[in-house]
Amino acid sequence: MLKKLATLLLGAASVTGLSGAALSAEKWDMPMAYSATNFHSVTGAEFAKCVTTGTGGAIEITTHPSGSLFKGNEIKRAVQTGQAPIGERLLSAHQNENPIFGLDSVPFLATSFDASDKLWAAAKPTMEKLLDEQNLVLLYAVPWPPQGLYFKKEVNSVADMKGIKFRSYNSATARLAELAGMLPVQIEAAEISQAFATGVAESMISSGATGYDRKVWESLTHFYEVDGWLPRNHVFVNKDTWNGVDEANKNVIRACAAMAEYAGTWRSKEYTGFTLAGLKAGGMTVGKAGDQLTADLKTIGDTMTGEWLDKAGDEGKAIVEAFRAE
Ligand code: PCA
Repeated sequence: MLKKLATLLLGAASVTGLSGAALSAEKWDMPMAYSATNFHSVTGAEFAKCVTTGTGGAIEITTHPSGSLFKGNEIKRAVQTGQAPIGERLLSAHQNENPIFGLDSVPFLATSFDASDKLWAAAKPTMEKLLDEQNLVLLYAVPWPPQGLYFKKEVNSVADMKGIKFRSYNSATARLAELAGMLPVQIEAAEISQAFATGVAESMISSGATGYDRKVWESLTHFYEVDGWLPRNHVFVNKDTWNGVDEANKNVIRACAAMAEYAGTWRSKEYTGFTLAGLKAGGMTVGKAGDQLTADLKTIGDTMTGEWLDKAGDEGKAIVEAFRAE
């Protein structure tokens, strides 16, 4: 009798779908590379909550910031291969796979939030296609604040940079260091406090946000606002995982992603001033780069733009032309 009742109940549940969500709840771990308090991580956590609530718990996303599940440089591969269903990555660090991934790190191509949005609008269809070819479905992308230079001394020209050990985060930042006569060493943001403290690196180009998150005033003294570019973090899902999601839940995820891109960009803008003030409060000298330094960097930027356009071919040129025509 009891057995019969249980069978009946189970049958009812599957017909009404009442307990369907709970029974088939999927748990998605989402590796992220930056500190939990960073605005990208906050945006990811809000996105995760939105999906969990919006799908009625059918898909429950848990973020893992600070590179705790996979380190920054492991995240893309982990999602491609299905070791993680979803993740966030600074795509420009994968420019060696395709030059288009480095579009947002071409120096002085798009140097403001508005320009970054336009460049992203021009690039998005191509980016979606390239990621799709790599078994990834793009969900949203949020820019970092404008990139500036950090040093442990006053620097007024590229000549002043000669021989300095420079922390890079992608091949564009390494190339910039090389062209400036510095010595690049690639280090994930999660590890830079250590690198600066031990002297493995003594300068970098990054946002005020990353300097603030990693308390670099403990080792460095100067931040020059250069507004070089605004690289983006991209959130993507493994394509096989995505194909297993029903249409209603896909729509929920897409809507949460659109909100995350909007809110994340807003947070990035807010974080720009807040973190530059934080660097100052930490004792750093913060200000615009001088005329000589600006002119020298512009020359390096022109070289790098030419190099990138050569490598990126027609697809790259078409994006830059569409962006410039805006
Ligand atoms: N912070 C990241 C990438 C760009 C940025 O502003 C970093 O330094 O690794």
